[in-house]
Amino acid sequence: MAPLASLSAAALLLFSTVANAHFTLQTPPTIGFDDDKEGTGPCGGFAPDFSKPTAEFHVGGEPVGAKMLHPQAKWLFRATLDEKASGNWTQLFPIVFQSGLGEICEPAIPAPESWVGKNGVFSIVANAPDGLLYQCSIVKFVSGKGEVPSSGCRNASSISVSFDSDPQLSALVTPGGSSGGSSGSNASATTGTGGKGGSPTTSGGSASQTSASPGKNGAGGFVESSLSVTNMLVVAAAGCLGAAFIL
Ligand SMILES: [Cu+2]
Repeated sequence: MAPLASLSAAALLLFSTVANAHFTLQTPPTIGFDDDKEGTGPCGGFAPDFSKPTAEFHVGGEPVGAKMLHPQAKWLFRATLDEKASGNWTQLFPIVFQSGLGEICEPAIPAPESWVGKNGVFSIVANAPDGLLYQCSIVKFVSGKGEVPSSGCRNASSISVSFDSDPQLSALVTPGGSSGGSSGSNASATTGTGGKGGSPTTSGGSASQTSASPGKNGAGGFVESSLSVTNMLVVAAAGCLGAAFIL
């Protein structure tokens, strides 16, 4: 029994290690990052504080950079004019599926033109193998297009991205939000061809994900999602090992 006990102790250790590797928001600047609280919505355990300096968010397209420490995840880009971040979230961009560990950069996330001059909270939510993870920025919406910074917004060579859908993430925004286009309409697109709202940037080869899921919840969609859950688990297990080595 002793070997078994030490085995499960090792497994526990492994899991607590993995719990400390989620994702970081590189740009715009985060209002706070804490590994242990990143799973707490809406902002990963931090409250927006508008007495602090805000970053500019260009409604014509703002670069958003993050670093994923899981082998795959789906990304939701959303924002609200509610300074408490308690609701009224608008989806800004189609949901992006990232395969591969490391940095992702979306060079031009748009926001509604009518928000220019207002303060708000920008947020990205990742649906990772260990659940939903949140980060926020406090921003002032301005006109024009943001410049991609030389640091803090790039794609790791090992990742591939494509548009996708995700009911859990879609539930976190107000349906029929002003821009972006919700999943399930015609927002699904293959990588590089560009759907509504622009194509996700790619590097390091094309994405394997080519499925367009037309319609709302066709039978195909269900089969597909149960398959991807299995894949997620396998990848999550691999991720545990990977993360343990990284740390
Ligand atoms: Cu995680």
